[in-house]
Amino acid sequence: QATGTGHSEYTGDITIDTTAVTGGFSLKDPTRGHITKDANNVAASSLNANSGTLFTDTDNVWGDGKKFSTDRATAAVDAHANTAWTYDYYKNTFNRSGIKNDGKGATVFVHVGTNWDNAQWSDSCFCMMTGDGDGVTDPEQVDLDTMGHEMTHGVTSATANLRYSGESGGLNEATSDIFGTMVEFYANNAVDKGDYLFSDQSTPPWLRRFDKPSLDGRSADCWSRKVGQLDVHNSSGVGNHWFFLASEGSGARTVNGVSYNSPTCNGSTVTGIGNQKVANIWYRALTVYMTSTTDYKGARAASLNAAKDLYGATSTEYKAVAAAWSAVSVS
Ligand code: ASN
Ligand code: ZN
Ligand code: CA
Repeated sequence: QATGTGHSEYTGDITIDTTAVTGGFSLKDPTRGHITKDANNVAASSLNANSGTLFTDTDNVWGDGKKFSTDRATAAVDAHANTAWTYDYYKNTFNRSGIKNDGKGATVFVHVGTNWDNAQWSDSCFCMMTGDGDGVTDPEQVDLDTMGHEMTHGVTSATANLRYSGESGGLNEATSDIFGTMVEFYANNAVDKGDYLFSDQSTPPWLRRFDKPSLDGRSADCWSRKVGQLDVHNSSGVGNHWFFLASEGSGARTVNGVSYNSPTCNGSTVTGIGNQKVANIWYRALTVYMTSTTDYKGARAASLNAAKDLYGATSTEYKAVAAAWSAVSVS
């Protein structure tokens, strides 16, 4: 049990939880159990939990705070810290102890592949893999919402297990975007307070956004019969848009300095109830009511059941959830 100093890429100078080993320290989180390893540029498809090299350091001061750093520990600082933030969000918000709620930590790899501009979760290796970005505009894929997104894939697998195609696949992706963003709001880091932009630090200006998902040129704002034919990262737009409307409401607003303007699909005006309540509802829907084949209509029913359990069937919260689904054409 030791406290290291990290010069991170995305959140400035921070402390990280490390473990004393012979001759120094390692990136093993002593309380949460996760470990951070260098994949040594091996491709994601070739990695297993035993691959790579556990990061070690003699003085417990890690990284140089630079993007595209030549110090391989820099991305590891972000990965290690952001995995801890995600763990703590789930623990302190939902009393969930780790991805499988069994207290076990995951393995986190940085420097996966060569110019791999992506990150992913693997159930089989119980690990997260992160690439170094494209080497030009996108730095290492270890920012907080990205890490929260990928770890949430593990949570979804362990709970509703939403099948990764069609509408259930879009709901799986939306779930990762939603909780990835909630981890950001939870951490409230001075340099990156919560926003409704996904992967805005590692894929600037952003990869996806919640207020009007179609601004990415691919994602859906509104449900339609064909929405399940889209890539799961684009059919997720309906769920992300619902989350924004239920949390913040329709129209223009600024949150933590970022401006949004969210339209509704049915011309209605929606009033939000705040993202913490919506996340509570979504977590209960995911863990109690959704199954592997839940579609958008089923997600509406699941979240209304969850809202009824948590706040009551005549509550403002229940009505806001219903109004937001109607506003994205899910009835
Ligand atoms: N970063 C992507 C995701 O988690 C990787 C993938 O497409 N599975 O969605
Ligand atoms: Zn994903
Ligand atoms: Ca973000």
